[in-house]
Amino acid sequence: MYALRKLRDELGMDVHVVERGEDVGGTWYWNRYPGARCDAESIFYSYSFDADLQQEWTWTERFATQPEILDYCRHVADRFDLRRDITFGDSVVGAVFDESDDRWTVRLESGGVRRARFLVTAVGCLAASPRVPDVPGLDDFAGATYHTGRWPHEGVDFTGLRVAVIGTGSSGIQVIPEIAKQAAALTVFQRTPSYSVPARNRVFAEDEIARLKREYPALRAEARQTGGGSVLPLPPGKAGDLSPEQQRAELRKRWELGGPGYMFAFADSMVDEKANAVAADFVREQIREIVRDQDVARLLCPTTYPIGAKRICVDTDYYATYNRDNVTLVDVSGSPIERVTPKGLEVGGHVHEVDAIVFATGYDAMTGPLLQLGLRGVGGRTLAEKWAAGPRTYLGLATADFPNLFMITAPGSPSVLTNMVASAEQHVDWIAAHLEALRAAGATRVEAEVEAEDAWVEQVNTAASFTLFPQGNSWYIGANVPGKPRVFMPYVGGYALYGQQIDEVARDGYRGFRRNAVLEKGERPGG
Ligand code: NA7
Repeated sequence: MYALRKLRDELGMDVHVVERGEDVGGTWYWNRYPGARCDAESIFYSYSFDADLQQEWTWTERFATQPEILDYCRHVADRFDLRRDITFGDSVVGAVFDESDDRWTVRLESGGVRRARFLVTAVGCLAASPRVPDVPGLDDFAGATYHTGRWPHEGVDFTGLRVAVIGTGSSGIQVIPEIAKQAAALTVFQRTPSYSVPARNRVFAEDEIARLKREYPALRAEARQTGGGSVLPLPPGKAGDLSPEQQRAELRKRWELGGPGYMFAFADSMVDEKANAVAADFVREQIREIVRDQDVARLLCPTTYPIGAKRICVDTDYYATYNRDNVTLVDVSGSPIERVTPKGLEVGGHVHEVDAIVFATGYDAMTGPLLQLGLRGVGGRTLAEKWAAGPRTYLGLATADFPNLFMITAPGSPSVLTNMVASAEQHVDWIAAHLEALRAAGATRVEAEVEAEDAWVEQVNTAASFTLFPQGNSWYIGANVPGKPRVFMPYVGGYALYGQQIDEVARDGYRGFRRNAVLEKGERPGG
């Protein structure tokens, strides 16, 4: 939406957007499961590009719910009159770069075809590619099945039903407490426990949101200097600089404050195993305290990976939900779900009978949404062929041999390790400036150089290797999709540092990009 606004209204380009959903909102259009809520704070998880928009919209809660974020997206679409340039309810099924005239030909599921000089992908990192595991017998199940990322718009009434939830990542952790309140019985199938911290969400008092709005300019300026694109309390130092009592006090303070800021208790939480272990131990201690049945508490305690190596979860009453009489936890770490039978899920030879199954089983993250587009670059080579051993990008914005293609928050950029709205704005601003420079130069073709891309991929990998991130079997590294190459995909450099890096590239005349500068007769570059 911001790309459309910026390129159309500020730069005067001809822009058309293709959107699979029937409305704007992306992940917030699809993820309508009960309990769906953002785990970044609403005052930061919102556009900063327009001061008036910022002032006229009033967030009601610290962490906004899915319906409120969707309303916000609709408001932005209406306010900037975006819908007239969006085709809804259609998907890109192929896009081929035509070297004879430096244009992309984009094919749509409906049969439509569009041609464009430049192609910008804004497909997000997750929502476009939900995954249901390949469990035998799924088609035989007599009840209803759902995926959290494709929730029915009319909602689901679980009253009186026996429900299974598979998966305990962010989506599972949000939906489980809500289903537990409604269903007759809830059985949770857990393969890997997550570390989860309380959200401590609250409704904003009128004077609090008024104050935050007054402070917006300063808050945004501060957020732009951070690694995550949101302002969170700074760590007092490295864990080793603090006494055990000070460490605990810091962790306690952050646990009580709620939200993902828990991960920043120590400056070295994600690079030092000992520091990480202190933060992880504290969470396990809280789990044992909250959950009454200590056998269940033991199963809920993550032990096989550092805290933060899989994305930290932020919950409301998740662990306490296991104290309810109608909730059962089934550990499938050692003995997987063998098959779905007409009546339920079979684990270790025993069928857990249920009326409905909810898959909270995640996504073919980061590469999935891009590979779905069926992109073909120079010589007809597909992106899937080029990325067979893992994604390769220059700055997470472009990929060699795919000219005139820019990707918002692609692998190799900080993306999912940051506030996605901030990172999307950062990319749109950079891409817009680049397109403007190409127009000024009369260039009809631009592409990343393979040497620049190789060096960037190396930098992304090296940066990750200094951290504990690669130690989790996470979607960051493709571990959740059988056969997917294990490559840590986001860039750990952080929002602010990365912003400086891409700005330097721009200042150096878009170092690492090669362009032609021939303006053909009658040609309108940038169109
Ligand atoms: P995630 O974080 O990928 O979580 C998916 C969960 O589903 C995770 O616990 C998986 O266990 C589990 N899973 C996947 N396949 C199976 C099978 N076959 N059996 C049992 N359990 C399975 O997706 P979410 O939707 O929760 O969150 C995605 C992001 O959205 C989140 O990080 C935020 O950025 C917002 P595993 O850990 O792979 O053992």
